[in-house]
Amino acid sequence: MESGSKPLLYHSEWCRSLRPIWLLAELGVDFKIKAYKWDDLQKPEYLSVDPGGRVPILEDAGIKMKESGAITQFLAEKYGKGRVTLPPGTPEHAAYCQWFHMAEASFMEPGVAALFHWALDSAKDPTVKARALKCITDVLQVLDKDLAHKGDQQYLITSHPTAADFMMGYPLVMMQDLQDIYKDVTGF
Ligand SMILES: N[C@@H](CCC(=O)N[C@@H](CS)C(=O)NCC(=O)O)C(=O)O
Repeated sequence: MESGSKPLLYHSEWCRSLRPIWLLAELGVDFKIKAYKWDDLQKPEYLSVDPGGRVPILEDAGIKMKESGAITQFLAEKYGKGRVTLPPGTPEHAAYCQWFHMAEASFMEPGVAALFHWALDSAKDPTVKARALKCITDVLQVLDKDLAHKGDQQYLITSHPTAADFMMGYPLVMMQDLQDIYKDVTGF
């Protein structure tokens, strides 16, 4: 393990490692990034960091951990001093927990599946493509409905960003990118 006094994040471009990076940048925490090209994640150097060849990995003061959500939660609680979390047991905290976990559990799956169909050419099959589009649209509608009640509020839960915004930001950036491929994802 390399970590010194600053948190160290292992990262690859446009990966889920953006979640804890956005969070630490928002908090103004001094941290280090070790960036790898996507293809290098399966090479021995990186496999010695994570045998699964995945990012993000966090090293911080003798701790090493994986999973972007777990890392984001850990960093938000350790460094946030309440700025990006919400008081437990409140309605805002319930919304925070919901969006924090939906980001990986519900929003990533349809985006990743659509990318696989596109990469494997199976998206050319109209039934497969329609199904992929429906799955993306279904989750986006949940978000759209929630945001409809928020007026001009820029963030999901309160007037300031919480860790849940950084979690949800990633699948939304990814789905925005997908629009080049799935042009029928419109209206959001
Ligand atoms: N659920 C994990 C997923 C980790 C993951 O699959 N990361 C992708 C990048 S976003 C990766 O490292 N992929 C490398 C590969 O598939 O070779 C998390 O949230 O950290």
